[in-house]
Amino acid sequence: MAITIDSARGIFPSTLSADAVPALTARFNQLNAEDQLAWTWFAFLEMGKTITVAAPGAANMQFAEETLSQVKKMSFEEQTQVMCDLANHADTPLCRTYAIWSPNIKLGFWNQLGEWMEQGIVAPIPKGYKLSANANAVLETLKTLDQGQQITVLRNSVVDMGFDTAKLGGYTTISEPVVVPQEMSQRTQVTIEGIDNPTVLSYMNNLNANDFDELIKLFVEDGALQPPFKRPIVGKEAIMRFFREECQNLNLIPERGVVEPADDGYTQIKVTGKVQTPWFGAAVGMNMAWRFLINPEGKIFFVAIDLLASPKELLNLVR
Ligand code: ECH
Ligand code: GLY
Ligand code: GLY
Repeated sequence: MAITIDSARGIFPSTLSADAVPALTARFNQLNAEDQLAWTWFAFLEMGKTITVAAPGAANMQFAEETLSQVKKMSFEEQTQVMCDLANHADTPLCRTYAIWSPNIKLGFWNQLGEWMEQGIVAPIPKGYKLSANANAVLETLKTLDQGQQITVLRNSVVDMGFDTAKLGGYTTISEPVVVPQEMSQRTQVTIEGIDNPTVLSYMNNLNANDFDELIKLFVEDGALQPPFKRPIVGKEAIMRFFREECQNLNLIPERGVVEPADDGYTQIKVTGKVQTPWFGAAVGMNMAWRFLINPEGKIFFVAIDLLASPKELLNLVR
């Protein structure tokens, strides 16, 4: 049977990903805008009891600066309107600007608004605001998830806000400047129990070093990368764009893996371990799996990255 991206998606089918995340996101999306904003505020407060966000540096926030100062100058009423518009995917100039920002710029924008809300510079969630029964139930469910899943839900809700990019026609994403790859002498090498495959080790080490030029060379021309809960990103060019826009400063801590022969001389490899985002650093270790399908020349044809359902899944290396 010929190997396709569709067939590749099904390797290691016993991998249990965190379905609770898309399920909760779907319930969140059913809430009205006021409830969504208040819900996120309460969720953020709850999370803040145990972890704190690392504010992005100035260079990473330059693209949101103009919009932020615009919002800062508005009346409370106008600010509330802007925030509701974003949650409602309204067609306004600000929602269009927001829509084409990379995830990190969107997160940085809201992080700043959150700080300003605390300081009384931006309209707060009204004192004594009562979440609807539905919103409350969604919040209670969020509390039962592990932290990696919680921050994924929050990230998704922020990324989805603003005008619908599908309605924009052509556009170019505005993203942070690309960092310089880490100095060779500074680089650390991962070790993975059960894995000595050089492609997999290079993948981890180059991603950790922000060395996207070397990283992309590991892929075949029409290869694919499937981020958690997403469709595969196909082709080197699109994957490279994704690396530059969304994959800077990650910390991959793979722990163990398994290697298996697949059809047509391909090799399938599953690795499990932790991933840290620069937003929370070592405070949040997300339980992840990588499922690689590697061609006979040692190039990556497909890799899926999954957020796992539970820590128990870290030990699931069943074929
Ligand atoms: C306030 C109230 C009003 C409404 C809003 C508010 C603000 C909310 C804020 C939320 C901030 C949330 C944040 C979340 C960050 C989450 C980051 C995550 C990162 C996951 C990355 C992964 C990477 C995996 C990958 C690997 C690969 O091998 C290939 C690449 C890739 C409160 C004001 C809205 C401020 C900061 C979940 C898993 C391992 C696929 C990328
Ligand atoms: N600290 C998050 C970022 O890289 O922008
Ligand atoms: N998408 C990379 C991060 O948020 O850390």
